[in-house]
Amino acid sequence: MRTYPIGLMSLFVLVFVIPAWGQDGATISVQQPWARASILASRPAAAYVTILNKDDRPATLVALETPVAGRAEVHRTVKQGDVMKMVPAGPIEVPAGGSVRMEPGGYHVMLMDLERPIEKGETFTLTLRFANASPITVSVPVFGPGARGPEDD
Ligand SMILES: [Cu+2]
Repeated sequence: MRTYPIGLMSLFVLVFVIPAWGQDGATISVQQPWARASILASRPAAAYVTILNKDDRPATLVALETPVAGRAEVHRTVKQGDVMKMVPAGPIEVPAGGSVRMEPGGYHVMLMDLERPIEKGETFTLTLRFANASPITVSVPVFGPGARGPEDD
């Protein structure tokens, strides 16, 4: 008889917590996507997004896809001596209840093997794939080659 209230509590947890887990990716959002125009099709271009994770578990960005580039991966900018270098960042963990903001000089999506130059004024789609959530596709506006942020055209 003493275990009865605990049994009720378990039922409560099952009914109210499991459905929240089932909504895979609903708590992850991708905001303020933007890209810089590429100088030449032979040079990589950069895109930036902010990933917001309202879940109570971390989310891990593992892959990116876009029709405009043969390859898209997250890079980070590191300083080696006096030289700024870009290196593949690998999977990006977005902390529970936190965010990862990409910006010039930091994390960015490097678009490589471009089909053609990416021009100011156009938009393209970018799909972000997560290890533990549904993929998210966003529409990315392209600003000038010197833009510093999504409001700076
Ligand atoms: Cu890069």
